[in-house]
Amino acid sequence: SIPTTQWAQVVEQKGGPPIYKEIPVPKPGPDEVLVKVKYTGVCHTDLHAMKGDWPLALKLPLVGGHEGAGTVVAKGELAAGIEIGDKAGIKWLNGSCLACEFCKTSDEPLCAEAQLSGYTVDGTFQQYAIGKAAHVTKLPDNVALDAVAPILCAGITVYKGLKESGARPGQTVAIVGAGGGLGSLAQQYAKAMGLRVIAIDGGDEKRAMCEELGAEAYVDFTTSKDLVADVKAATPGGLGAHAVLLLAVSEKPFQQAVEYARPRGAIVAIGLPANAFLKAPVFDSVVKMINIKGSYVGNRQDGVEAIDFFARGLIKAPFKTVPLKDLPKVFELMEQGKIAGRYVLEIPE
Ligand code: 8ID
Ligand code: ZN
Ligand code: ZN
Repeated sequence: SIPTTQWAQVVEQKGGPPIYKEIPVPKPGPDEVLVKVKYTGVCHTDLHAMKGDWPLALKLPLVGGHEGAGTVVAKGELAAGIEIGDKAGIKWLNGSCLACEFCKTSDEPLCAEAQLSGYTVDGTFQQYAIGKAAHVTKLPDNVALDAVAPILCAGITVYKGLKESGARPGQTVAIVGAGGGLGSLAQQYAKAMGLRVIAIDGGDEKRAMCEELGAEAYVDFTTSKDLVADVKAATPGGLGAHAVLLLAVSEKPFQQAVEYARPRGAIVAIGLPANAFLKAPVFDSVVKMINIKGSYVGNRQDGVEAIDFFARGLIKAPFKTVPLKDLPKVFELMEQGKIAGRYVLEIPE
């Protein structure tokens, strides 16, 4: 039976910290399901939300979290396509209108009415979370709920970003922020898609992880004397990377990527450092015919595909598991850039 109160991490004011406390269990609306969350990843977006550093209004008090894996325990009378007892994932896109031009053409992340888990609606840092039935992702019964949790944002996002880059099998992708949560998964999806990986991040712990994940080269941005030269040297013929995935939470690489992108290369901006600008020299961008674009999570089918890669055993990235009550410690490590891979929170029974 479903209790009336539950444990949650609640951000009560801008800047946090999250407070571990008991709050009511929400009731699903007609088109919603209630998911009993077993594990949830911690995305850097959750830290941006706590700090309130994006130009996008959020809910307060707020239960963060948008990589939640668990089981459906209740549903509204209009909730179709998913049953009580099914394993399900709650993603960043908690719901959308399903009727606008973007929703109708499978670009629902662009919906003006989009509801965002752990941002405009309460997310997965709690025992019971709500998702729109149309947007929760059904999970195969045989997947491990801890390992699959980070796929629900990080995995989907990097899978979509790689597709948006247009990079083809055999080509080289430079992954900036390769040692973080998105980056570790990006390396695995890139490999599974037949791409060659150059990992860019800082420190030896992340170097070791990237080498383990199959990167052909690791460029340390904290020690490299000439990062552009080092990245180019690691690409076939020294021509530069066919695609650059920008996942870092700092502005510099967003202004530097054009220098090590291959002519005709694509630069895909995904990381969201606060108050940052994408800047590129017009001359080089033009004469190298560079394609610079943004990529924002993925649509429902991207979610299904990203989970399918995982369920087939192609995606294995390191994660550490700690209890829900330790979220403030995870945020501290994340702020200091000390997390190699992802942290996953175990939700108490
Ligand atoms: O849909 C989207 N566009 C989307 C989806 C999910 C997350 C965007 N994001 C955003 C997050 O909000 C965040 O801004 O992507 C960014 C990365 O999220 P994350 O992977 O969850 O963060 P992390 O685990 O902290 O990893 C960031 C990595 O960047 C490295 C750090 O060392 C860390 O490993 N990094 C930094 I900071 N500066 C770097 C630099 N100059 C750098 N790596 C290379 N060069
Ligand atoms: Zn996220
Ligand atoms: Zn819409």
